[in-house]
Amino acid sequence: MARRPKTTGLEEVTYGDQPLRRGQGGETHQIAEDGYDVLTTQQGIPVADDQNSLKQGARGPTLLEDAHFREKIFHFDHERIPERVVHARGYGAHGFFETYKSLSKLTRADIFQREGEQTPVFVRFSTVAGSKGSFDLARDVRGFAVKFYTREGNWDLVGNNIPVFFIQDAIKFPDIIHSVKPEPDKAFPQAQSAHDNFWDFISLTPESMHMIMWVMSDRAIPRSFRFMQGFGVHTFRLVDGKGASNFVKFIWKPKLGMQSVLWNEAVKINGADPDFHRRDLWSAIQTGNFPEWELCLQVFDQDFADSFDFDVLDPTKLIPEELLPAQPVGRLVLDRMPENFFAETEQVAFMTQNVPPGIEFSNDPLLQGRNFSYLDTQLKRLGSPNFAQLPINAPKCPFHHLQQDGHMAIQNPRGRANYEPNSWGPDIGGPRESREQGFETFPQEPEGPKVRLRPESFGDHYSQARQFFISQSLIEQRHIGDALVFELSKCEFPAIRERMVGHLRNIDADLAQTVADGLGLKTLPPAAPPNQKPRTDLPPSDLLSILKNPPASFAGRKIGVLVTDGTDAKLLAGLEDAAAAEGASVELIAPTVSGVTLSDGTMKLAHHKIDGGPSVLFDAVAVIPSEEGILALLKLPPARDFVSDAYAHYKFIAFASPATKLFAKVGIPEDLDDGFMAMDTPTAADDFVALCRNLRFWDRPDGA
Ligand code: HDD
Repeated sequence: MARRPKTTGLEEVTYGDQPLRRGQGGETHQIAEDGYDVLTTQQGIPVADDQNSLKQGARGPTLLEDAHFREKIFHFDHERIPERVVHARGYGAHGFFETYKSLSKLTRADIFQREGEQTPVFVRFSTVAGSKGSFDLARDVRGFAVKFYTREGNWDLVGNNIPVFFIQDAIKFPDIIHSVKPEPDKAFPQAQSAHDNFWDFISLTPESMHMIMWVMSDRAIPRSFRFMQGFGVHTFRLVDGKGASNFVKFIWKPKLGMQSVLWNEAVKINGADPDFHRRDLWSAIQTGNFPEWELCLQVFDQDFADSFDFDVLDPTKLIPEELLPAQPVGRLVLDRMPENFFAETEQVAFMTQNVPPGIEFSNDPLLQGRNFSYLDTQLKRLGSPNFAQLPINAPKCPFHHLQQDGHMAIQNPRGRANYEPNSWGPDIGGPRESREQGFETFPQEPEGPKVRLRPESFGDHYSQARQFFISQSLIEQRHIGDALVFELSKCEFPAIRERMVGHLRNIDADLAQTVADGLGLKTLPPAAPPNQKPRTDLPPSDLLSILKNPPASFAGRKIGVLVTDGTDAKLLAGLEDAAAAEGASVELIAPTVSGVTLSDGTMKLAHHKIDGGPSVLFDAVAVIPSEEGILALLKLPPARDFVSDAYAHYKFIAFASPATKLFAKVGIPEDLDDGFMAMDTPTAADDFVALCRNLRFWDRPDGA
């Protein structure tokens, strides 16, 4: 029988006389006569029939003897592991971190010693509240967890896309998470903070106000993982080779700039493509457009900490970059998707306590609590204390310890020595501690008596919330107001809504009034009694705004082009070329997925059928039907939604003249605004892409 041609990447080897093929994971497969790999049981026994279980007679009962059937069902029954109790839905990628220049004066961390050195990393992005099968565009914090496989052990920087947190002390973590998760009696709502339990907890927890401003802002509905910042949140320590220490905050900045979607887009994206963010990361990496971030450090000493307006150990506060600039020290590039989602992205175990020599914790009480939680949760989730032996979790540097046994132990210490000290000598006596190379804890002085107390220096809950709000552009401020009205309108208990407005009065009077009006409150509820008088003298920090810091180009973005039979071939080619020159891409939307025949007779496949490619999936759109094609589009409701949504979402819209009929049909004013560009000049395509760098045409009066 003819052999199937060799598949790329599968190397043929032999085992005795038997032909074998090496699989992508290095495992060997038996090869059958017809060239296919032989299906075997877990025990390597070749399977003759995988279609029928073993029965007593063709119509008889299944026999217990069918070991293959039992093994197959047994394994299937155990495929699921507990999802992460938070950050269950996530997506990961491999890449590297490259150090710009040596930071040996600041830290002895090996990763920062040599200019140009590349360290492998694995990154997992996530939402927090939703379960594993929830949708990507929830209004939520995004996790930004990075595992650096350094030459002195793994460093996990387990951060978020928001630089502050809801609570100051880890003892409240179960409460904040319970409150945001589906309510325990109803088991809904899923992946939503818009419900009574969440706002009840928040309105009783003034320390959450700063974070709430961020979560109600556009930061909580990012356009994709590629367009968001990341933060280590806490103050950490850097320790140099002589034991001297500075404090540090870690910030990731995306090279493509920041971008978010509108709330009205988010709810529609969740229906049209619940995997919007993971699909984005997947296709960017698969097409060689590797996303990149810069790691920036805010480094400061004890004097700065003492003179700062707030306590640097309080995780509900940030240090404005205008006050303490963040210095870029290296870049993170994601260039490879996992080969298997479960083995890598699901089984990766991030732990805040994984820090190599030279990087240490501060006494931030949230961080201290996290250092307990992450180890504990991995045992629950992964089921064995040997989870560090999984390839995704194992260090890539040499490691040697005397821990042994337990479920699934595959790397037990070899030889006789499994204890220390011993007298077996360096060759067989196993590892010893090393004063020179080992991790030395920074000798921080103790603080005082054991107490259950919140320091007074953690007591101002409103001033930075206000600073964030006033740092936003007017459009972003409007979004915060809209988000609060939307979320609080989902609360059934008026007392919760009113209590929240009482807090907003301590943040910004106009915001409080807007939200009260949006909720239809007849009178303003009393302001919440603050612990400390909120400050109104903190200056705005423009770097906290997304819109005040626009991207330099339209690179990495997507134009959705609505085409029909007869679409002008030259015009389309011009748009494709202009987008490609900018580093952006084009996707075609047509009445059927089989595509269209262009004006020059060439066939073009479509990426989407019209109702599968709504304009919310794109950063800008072009509507370039032919004179005949527009007649069909006018009859298609999804074509009408395509343009009316693009218009309401302030998108830039390129068009060929027949498209004006569709614009008129959906009520777009005849006198088109400057967000529209007619594709009727030789430079129109380039001009349009240049215009798209502004991302949205905010001057449209009837936007969403
Ligand atoms: Fe956490 C997961 C980020 C506070 C307890 N956390 C988790 C993940 C991220 C964060 C990104 C997902 C990691 C992954 O992709 O596998 N968490 C944060 C940040 C916090 C924070 C930035 C505050 C600054 N977390 C926090 C506290 C506690 C936890 C205060 C508990 C006391 N977090 C966990 C956890 C998780 C987790 C239960 C669930 C799954 C996991 O650890 O691996 O241990």
